[in-house]
Amino acid sequence: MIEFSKIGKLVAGAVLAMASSVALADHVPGIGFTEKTFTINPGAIGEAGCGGGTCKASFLDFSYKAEVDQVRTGATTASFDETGGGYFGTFRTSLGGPVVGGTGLNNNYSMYFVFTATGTTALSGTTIDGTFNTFNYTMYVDRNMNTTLSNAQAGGADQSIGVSGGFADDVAVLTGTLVQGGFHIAQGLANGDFNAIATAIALNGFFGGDAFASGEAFTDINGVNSIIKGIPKTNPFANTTDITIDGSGNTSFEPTPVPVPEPTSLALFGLALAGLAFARSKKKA
Ligand SMILES: [Ca+2]
Ligand SMILES: [Ca+2]
Repeated sequence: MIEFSKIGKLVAGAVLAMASSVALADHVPGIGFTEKTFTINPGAIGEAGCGGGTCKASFLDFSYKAEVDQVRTGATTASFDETGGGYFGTFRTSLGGPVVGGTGLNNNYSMYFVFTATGTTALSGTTIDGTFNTFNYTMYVDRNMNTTLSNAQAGGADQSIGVSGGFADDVAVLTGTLVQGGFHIAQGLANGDFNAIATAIALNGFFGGDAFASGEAFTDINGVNSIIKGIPKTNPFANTTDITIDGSGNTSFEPTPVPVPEPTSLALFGLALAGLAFARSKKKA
């Protein structure tokens, strides 16, 4: 049985990640992210919205659900496969800020995404730290607003989350793969947080603007896990099918992620500078 005394810190971290676009969860070290504005063009896929032109936004909110199958790899470690997806609610001009009006989202069309992921988990203090090894997603515009995501039951038969309903009308507008990402799992009101940086390849002319100007955009996917069910109580790392997760978050985009030196390389860099200064002072004397 693991304890979750770090929940206060985790919630604070998750709220920070939600409240500040530049705040990165500490499981995505070494990658800075400064979101740029992006545009959407509903007309590009035959939908009404944005006055027949484009709308500008910086963030897109979503809710999501996922199911996880895990295989024990040690006393306090496991590997996992995950499937999931979610629905998009609102485009915003800033994090938690004003809603971009007139986009047509959830009036003329809806938007959803599906993803698959693999990774590893390990006990870290009193929480579970997760690392993604793979994360593949595709975002769709559902023109007829009739596509639904299937459910998985915690602790039930092995299921996956995928699309059902009418998806012949759906248009892929964005797809990408993992750069780096991870998550925390804790017990309590908010069951941890997640953060992934992934590539963001615009499809069918829906996304554009500054964030996609280089032709090779990246997305920062941040959020909190609100409900997690099915983690084995006696050993959280035991073999299990269909741990279910519900959560919410937001995504933003930029043309290139800016690398941030790790503390260790910063320290080495400092040493190198000190050495250089020493060499210079010696040469001078
Ligand atoms: Ca499953
Ligand atoms: Ca549809």
